[in-house]
Amino acid sequence: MSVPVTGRAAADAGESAWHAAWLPPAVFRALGSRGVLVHGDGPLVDTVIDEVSRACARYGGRLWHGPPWQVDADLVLALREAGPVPNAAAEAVRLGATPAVNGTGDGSLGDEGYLLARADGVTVVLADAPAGLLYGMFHVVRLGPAAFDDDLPARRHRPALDRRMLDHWDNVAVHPVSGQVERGYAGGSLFWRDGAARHEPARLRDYGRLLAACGVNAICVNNVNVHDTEARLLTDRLGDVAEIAEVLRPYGIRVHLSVTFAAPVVLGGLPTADPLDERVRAWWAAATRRVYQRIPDFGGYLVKADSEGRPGPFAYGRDHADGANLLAGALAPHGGVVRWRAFVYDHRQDWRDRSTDRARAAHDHFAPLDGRFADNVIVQVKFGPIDFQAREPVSPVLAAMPATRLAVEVQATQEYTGQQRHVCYLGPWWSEVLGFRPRGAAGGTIADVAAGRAGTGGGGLAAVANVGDDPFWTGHPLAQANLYAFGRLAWDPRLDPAAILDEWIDLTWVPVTAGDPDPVRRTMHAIMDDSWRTYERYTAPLGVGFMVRPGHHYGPDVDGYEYTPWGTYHFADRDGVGVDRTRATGTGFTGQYPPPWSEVYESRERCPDELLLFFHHVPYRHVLQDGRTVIQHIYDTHFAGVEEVAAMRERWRLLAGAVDPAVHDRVAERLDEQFRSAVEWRDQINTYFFRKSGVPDAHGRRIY
Ligand code: GCV
Repeated sequence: MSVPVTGRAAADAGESAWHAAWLPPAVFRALGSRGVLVHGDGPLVDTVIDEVSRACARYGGRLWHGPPWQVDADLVLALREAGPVPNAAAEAVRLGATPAVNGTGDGSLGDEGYLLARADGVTVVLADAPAGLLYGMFHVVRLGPAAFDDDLPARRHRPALDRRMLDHWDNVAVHPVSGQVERGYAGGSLFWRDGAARHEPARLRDYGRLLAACGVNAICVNNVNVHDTEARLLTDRLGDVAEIAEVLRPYGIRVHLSVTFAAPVVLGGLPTADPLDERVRAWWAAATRRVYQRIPDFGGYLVKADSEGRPGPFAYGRDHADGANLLAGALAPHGGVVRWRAFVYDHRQDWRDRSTDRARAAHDHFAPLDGRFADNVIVQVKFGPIDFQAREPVSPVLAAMPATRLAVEVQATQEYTGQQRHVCYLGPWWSEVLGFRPRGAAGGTIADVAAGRAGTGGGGLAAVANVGDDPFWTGHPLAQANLYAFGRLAWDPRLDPAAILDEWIDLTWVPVTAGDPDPVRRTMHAIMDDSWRTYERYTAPLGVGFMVRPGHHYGPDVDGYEYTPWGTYHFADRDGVGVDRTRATGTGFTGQYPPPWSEVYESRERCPDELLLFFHHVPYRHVLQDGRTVIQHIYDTHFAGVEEVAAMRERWRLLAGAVDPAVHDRVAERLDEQFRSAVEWRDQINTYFFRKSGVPDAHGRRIY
């Protein structure tokens, strides 16, 4: 029998064991059983050497990194700037003698790119900077034996997005409401525990390795909601941040910090945090200088200001550009950036007031500021106008600020997508968002917006992290795929999510005995490929969103937010459901889009079915483009969604004995809960709409 398992990382004394996630030792077999020459020096090259030497020690290969150079290498990993490579085939590639490579533009590889080629029986990775060598090595690992096929095509690889960042919503001190990790579903924090740093470098190192292997190059180590203890990471607790930076640096990961806009008051004792006050400027400049003295490659600040009660420039009659530029000024001399979040809306709205539309808020606040932000400000925009729902239109802000560096923010932690108790592979959803063309077929994509204009660099892609100290890293072992897919899509947004899943499967579910890995692969695809759409089917219908239990956001509660100040309403009555966001009769939100979407979304007939209730209030018997009425669509999708979860559970059951029992048990237990929860969603949603509309199910299925 084949027994694919995840590996188990060796734990340092005092630290508990954890599964390897992707990169168990066995995936290094192809590389580790060969002769490998590493040419060049530097801290990240040392990381490559460390990886290669461990693999070779395990699988009988050989590593050369220095004279004598009489080597018979199968793989050469070389920095071009290190001079002539002591390997004829690799040297020929370095000199540009490989024809397939000559045709690839200016030949530059940048800070993170690499060239991968095969010449005269040698696989060659060339890079201009050490990070490129590290990414190139992980590419070889991903390919496995195929990296040594003679028909391996020569290709340059460079990331589409320079900034590929994970934002941890981790608190240092356990917060009375949000806990150790706000919206965390994977145990405690990797960095902090009960008010202090964890000081557990072995696990952090493993984390850095996982991130580098999928292409992530930046993290933010604390929650955007910066409470009292966390504020001090900027000053007297800076040493803890430096320690994390130290561990992650060998994997090419730059550390960022969430800061409170009120820092000059709460930490500096100033009477004001007014961005135009000279004392405030001087305070930020000095605090930032100290950060860079300690952490020379510090990435910058992440700021949530004037949002959900956080302090910001509004208190001083200033706007977001004034606020962001203040911090940008302090960071600029050191090469840092401020990432200023556009998640700004009125969370104390009166539900009776139909003129206020939360969806409009980010655009209303930020679009008029386009062109006013300093060069090292990145405005970080949630991908949708509301809040990481399983279905939303793409935020119009992303099409409205051509003179600003914009980052797109997605949520790997599954706050609204099943909280890592439900399987919900988000690769297809993110891929759809990144491929969206806000100006129509002839215009660029959202990924282009994140990539930015040539020369200036864009803001890239950021995800709220889904990782914690859980032995499987992400609570639900299959949620690891979201983390992996995030990194890979940030590197190349055009990748096919199903192909990314294949990579993750190959790198994670390694057969330890000879056997057919296909049943595992087939089952993973059958369960995960469409799991986001399955989740969408049994939860809030047709893009209307929310309908979750207030506060913790798990499970159904159709009217839970309907009469609250949060601005997330569905307006269901006896005749129909949905939010009228048209210009003709609603909030005018459709007008925030450029054509063609301003017209498409405005029209009930042309609006895509899956977003109909986001943009329109329609009668239950309104006929969708798919030919069904809205009410029948609600019934059908909710019955179908539950059936799909039942099938997932059955498929997983059949894998018992074929995967690591600990992983199998954990996933099985989560699928049981997903099934229970999906049934609850189905029954509450169907019953609610049956009672409101009085329209029976055309197929006579049971509704309560
Ligand atoms: C970190 C939503 C979440 C909050 C989160 C906020 C944000 O409102 O529920 O937990 O706060 O988004 O993105 O800032």
